[in-house]
Amino acid sequence: RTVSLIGAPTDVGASVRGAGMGPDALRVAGLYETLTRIGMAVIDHGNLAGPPTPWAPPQGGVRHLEEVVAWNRSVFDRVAAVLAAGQVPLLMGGDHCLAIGSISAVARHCRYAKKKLRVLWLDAHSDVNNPAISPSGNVHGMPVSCLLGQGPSQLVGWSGQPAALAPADLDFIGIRSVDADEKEAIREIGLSVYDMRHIDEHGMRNTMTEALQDVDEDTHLHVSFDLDCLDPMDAPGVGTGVRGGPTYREMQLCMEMIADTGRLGSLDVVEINPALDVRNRTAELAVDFVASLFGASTLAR
Ligand code: DIR
Ligand code: MN
Ligand code: MN
Ligand code: MN
Repeated sequence: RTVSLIGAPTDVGASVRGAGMGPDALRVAGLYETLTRIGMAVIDHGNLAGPPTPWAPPQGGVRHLEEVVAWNRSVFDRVAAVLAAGQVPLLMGGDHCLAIGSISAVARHCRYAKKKLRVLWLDAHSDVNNPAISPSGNVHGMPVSCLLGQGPSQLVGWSGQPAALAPADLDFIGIRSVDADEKEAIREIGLSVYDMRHIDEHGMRNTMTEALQDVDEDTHLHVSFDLDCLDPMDAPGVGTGVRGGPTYREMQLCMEMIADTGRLGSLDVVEINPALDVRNRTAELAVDFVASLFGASTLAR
């Protein structure tokens, strides 16, 4: 299989500047070389182009809507082209608003390919705000709502259906920061959340066994990996770190169990902020976990 690296160097949906340097941080950390070493064919498509981040206040509950739409349009088109070529798109963010374009393209592809889409959202946050309830107006806190058909109209419906995802298509792993009105949204929509307490009590192994139980040979698995899912002690290079994330070993097991399904079809690696990092540690950690996602293990390859 061929992995296509797609850089989207923007922080247009974030609250802290710097995530736009994520794609190059991943390149410097050896993403291409590491994937090649474990036997993948890799193409680096370079970086997509898009508008600069205006750094304006939110309007109607949303910051930078026009620019967020432009970046996601580029992401959508490239991810769609890569999937049509039979390759695995690896979106290098950029902030997590880019998952709107990425997963909308994946959802459209799955409909044509008659695959069942399952999305694993690895994050400290649940990203299910919308303009009416978001405390920040930042779209990186809203991609799940957009994909469920409930965001600003300009960011909804790109998959060709009113909603790219049904609530049951999605599982959250590692959550520990949910805004007040998001809690209600999660309950109302009926989302599946494996929060940190669940992982504490049941362990990562049982958590992932449960999250992956209905993955079969007709499933396309998409992983949306926000690096702030990790503990900020391990991954300091993120804009909105929250203490109390999974340990390094727990996250490795999570990635290895996903790899074992053999169904990983697309991936977002988002929210790396090199401006806040320590000697590129967070990008190096991301490369380590991505290698595990693509099948690297201690005793094989
Ligand atoms: C917060 C932060 N819930 C917001 N969200 C982040 O602005 O909506 N998501 N950082 O990754
Ligand atoms: Mn996120
Ligand atoms: Mn997050
Ligand atoms: Mn589920």
